[in-house]
Amino acid sequence: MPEVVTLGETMVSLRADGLVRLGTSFRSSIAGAESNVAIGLSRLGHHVRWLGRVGDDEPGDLVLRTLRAEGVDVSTVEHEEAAPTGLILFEQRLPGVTRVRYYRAGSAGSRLRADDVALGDDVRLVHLTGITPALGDGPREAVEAALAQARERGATVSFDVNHRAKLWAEEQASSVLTPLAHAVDVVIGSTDELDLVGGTQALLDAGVREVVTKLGADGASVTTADGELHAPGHRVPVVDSVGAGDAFTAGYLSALRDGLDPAARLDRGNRAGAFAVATSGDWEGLPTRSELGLLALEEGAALR
Ligand code: KDG
Repeated sequence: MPEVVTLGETMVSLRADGLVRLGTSFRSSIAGAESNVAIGLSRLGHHVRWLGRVGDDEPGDLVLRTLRAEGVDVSTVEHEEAAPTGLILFEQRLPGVTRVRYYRAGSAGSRLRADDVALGDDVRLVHLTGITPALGDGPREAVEAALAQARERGATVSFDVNHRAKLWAEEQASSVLTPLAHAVDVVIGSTDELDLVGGTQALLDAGVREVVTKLGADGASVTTADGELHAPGHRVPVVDSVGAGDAFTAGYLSALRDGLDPAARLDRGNRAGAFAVATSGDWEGLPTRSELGLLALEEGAALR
């Protein structure tokens, strides 16, 4: 049975090779913050399940086939006959600027329900994000059900705020996500996202054990009752920053599952983030456990 469970929507992704409006070719893959984290954890050696709904269509098969190939348990995924798998379109407009378009309204993934959530008894970590509740009442109730079941089983709950302004207004996001963030063990977000859910101090006062601030190229910091610790990021050429936050989260949670201290948790998160930005794609560049050490090598080193 999986030690980690996460849930949400995974879409088919299309990455444009040029400008969409001029006509271009696309690379297809899959994308979704929670499944990105699931793949990251799986590559780092953890047994992880992703829970969600996909359409009864070829894109849904691509989602499941990819996750299975990455060692993610999809055995409880529901097939939705009445709705298609969602789609996300990426268009890199400048080296560091990617335009994102969703085609996910009414998608299979947005039909996730509380009934879909049955956590096994062995689950030790449940990872949730602020994207899922933005998809509608059913997905929000599924997240609440996962939180309640995690509590019953004594599992740790992590929550990445992941505010998506294209999905809902900031005030609505804040009112739904704040109580959720205050009820978990580990909250992860950018400075703005943490402010959206009340800020670091309010989260700690509510009983959150650790608040992790993602600082992009500047690394990350973690604040606990014992104080704040910062770890700088690795400077690597940025090919595609989409998915870097999920990579960081996967690295951080992997180290948490391994029982490592806060400094080592930040270190693994930053390493995973660096691998992700150095490769095109949401999750394709995520490191395996044995690759984590490669960042220590000199630039230009040849692996023979
Ligand atoms: O973190 C990357 C995600 O934003 C991307 O994979 C798509 O999950 C996604 C979303 O809802 O924006």
